[in-house]
Amino acid sequence: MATITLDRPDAMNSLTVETKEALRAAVERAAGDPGVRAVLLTGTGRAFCAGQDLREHADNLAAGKGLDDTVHRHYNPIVRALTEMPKPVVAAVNGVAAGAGMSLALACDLVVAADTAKFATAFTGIGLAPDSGLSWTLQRLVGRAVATELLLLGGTVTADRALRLGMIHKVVGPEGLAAEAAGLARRLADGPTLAYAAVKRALDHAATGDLPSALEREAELQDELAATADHQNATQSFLKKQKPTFEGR
Ligand code: T3D
Repeated sequence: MATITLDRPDAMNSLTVETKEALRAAVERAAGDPGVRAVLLTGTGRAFCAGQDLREHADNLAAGKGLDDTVHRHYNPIVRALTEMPKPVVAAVNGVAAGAGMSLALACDLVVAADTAKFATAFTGIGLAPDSGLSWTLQRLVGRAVATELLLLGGTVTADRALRLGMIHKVVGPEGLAAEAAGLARRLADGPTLAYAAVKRALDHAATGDLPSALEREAELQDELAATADHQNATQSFLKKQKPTFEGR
């Protein structure tokens, strides 16, 4: 399991070019390392991530650089690496997740939040529209009406409301967050990695297709999984009434 920690607590873990490049490298490294079978993404201090660093952003605007192509250079590759990596990603949301910080949290497969955490779309507050996949993930998680409300009206969503809306997986006290999220990531790291990867691919496929297409994709993935050692060993373990051990192959 790999833990990736956003660590600019004085700026609420907002994202400068340097932070985004380090995050992109860390996520891509974890994605490509076969020894890493689950990833945990979290932040230090009182924020998970406040999105784009607006001080750096203001400097870019003043210098006439606009967005400096950061969406293509950083945000999109980071979100694609999180969502497409063939292993589960858990977000431990320790505090506010705003703007692209909210997008990053919701790009993870399971989100555990401290009961003190908040989610804020934030984009329209500074005259921007969502990026980093939030228009895609949010409406799939909470439905179009609530997604529209949160994106148009902004405001903050408490962790408890996020849980009720189906936006996140679990809410725990702040003191228990690190252990809860790490325990979940470790459990996933000890699981059938190839089956988890297939779950992600099947859900992504089904999100944009019809039922016949989803049935076909499930059949292809199931054929691949049937040949894996984890499936064959777990089937034998079941018959022997033993707990299966998964090796991710
Ligand atoms: O190129 C591009 O920019 C395109 C990509 C855009 C992606 C995006 O993410 S756009 C959205 C950017 N993020 C925001 O608009 C969020 C801005 N922040 C807030 O709305 C609030 O700060 C929070 C809801 C996150 C937290 O509120 P609160 O009341 O708990 O804290 P605060 O007092 O507002 O902030 C505390 C400090 O963090 C403060 O600094 P100071 O005064 O103590 O020195 C504040 O300026 C700083 N801070 C918070 N967010 C950011 C930030 N500094 C830089 N960038 C930030 N995003």
